[in-house]
Amino acid sequence: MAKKLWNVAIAGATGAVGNQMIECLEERNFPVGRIKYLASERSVGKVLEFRGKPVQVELLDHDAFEGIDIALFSAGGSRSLEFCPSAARAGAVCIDNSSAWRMDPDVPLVVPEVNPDAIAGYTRKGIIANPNCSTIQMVVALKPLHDYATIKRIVVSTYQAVSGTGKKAIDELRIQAGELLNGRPAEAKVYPHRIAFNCLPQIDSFEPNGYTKEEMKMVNETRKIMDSDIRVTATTVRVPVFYSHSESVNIETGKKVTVAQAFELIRKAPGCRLVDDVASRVYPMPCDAAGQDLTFVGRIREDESIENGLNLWIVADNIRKGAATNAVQIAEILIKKYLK
Ligand code: NAP
Ligand code: 3JM
Repeated sequence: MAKKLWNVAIAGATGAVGNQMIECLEERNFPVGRIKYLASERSVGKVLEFRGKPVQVELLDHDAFEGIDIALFSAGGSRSLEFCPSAARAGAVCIDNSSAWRMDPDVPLVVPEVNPDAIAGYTRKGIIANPNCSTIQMVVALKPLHDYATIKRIVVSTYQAVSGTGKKAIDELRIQAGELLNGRPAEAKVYPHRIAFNCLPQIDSFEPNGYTKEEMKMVNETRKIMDSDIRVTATTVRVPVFYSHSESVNIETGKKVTVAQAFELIRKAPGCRLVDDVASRVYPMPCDAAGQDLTFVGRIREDESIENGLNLWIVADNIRKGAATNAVQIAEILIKKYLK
């Protein structure tokens, strides 16, 4: 019997995440029948490729989804809010990369290594949400520790790459670095301050409680995906790195986890790679994680300030596992288990 093929639309195909989605579908041999690339008026008519063949970019609008089975969205939150319902009405299952639908109780928020069974809930609205990049890599690494020792509290600080803000921010870091190295002033357009040779303790806008939206995404999404009893506090920081987010994570658990036990749990965990040999100065780094789909974990050590605590350093490619790969993995489960 011929393999069933699926018609796929990518809303935001011209962006950093959209480009990576195209690559992921190609690399993973996703059974695509028709592919449709959607973006703003600015990109209409532009030609991108799929599997070596040219594909013209079309306008993202309400009737763009006729005959589409799966719609991958990465065109910003307001576009997801506006167009996911139309895509779902047309019969497509939306896998949305924005924060627009993540906390909707009728929308599953899914990391395949952590809560794949939640995908079943897609029938309620025809939408599945991809978590924020920083949440994804953290829960992939913490899930095995939570299953073993019940995490009570998480304290996380992030070191996030500029690619998480999209194509313009990647250009901004490159241009600013060039200007400064040539003794010229750097102009900040995308971020509120210079990002080259700097760190910005602000990602997304501030909430009335003093946290940023990005920080509250990590708090609320982690609880929705893993366990609503876990207390989470986050500080999210933009750093002058192009690809891959890093995280310093402290956890308090219900029972003791030794370093040896943590090594064993991370070694066996799906989607994780243990990179921890400090005697040889081996630990995860963004330059090594870029271009890969795994979540890299290292610098594991007991938190000696509390009875049952661990510190970890978690690194993953924010555009791949943090966005496109996670979305395509969800699509793979969807066609295997649910759409048929
Ligand atoms: P980007 O490089 O700036 O790309 C933005 C994409 O959205 C482009 O394809 C752009 O099309 C399209 N777009 C913008 N305004 C539009 C409009 N009015 N109508 C139709 N399309 C429009 O940004 P990115 O890094 O790829 O991120 C895209 C979105 O993905 C983000 O806004 C965010 O919601 C989500 N995201 C999620 C994660 C995650 O952690 N899961 C990580 C990064 C991003 P044009 O080229 O025509 O402007
Ligand atoms: C990552 O313009 C927008 O709505 C995009 C803001 C954004 C988000 C978001 O809130 O959807 C930029 C980068 C994210 C995200 O993954 O949460």
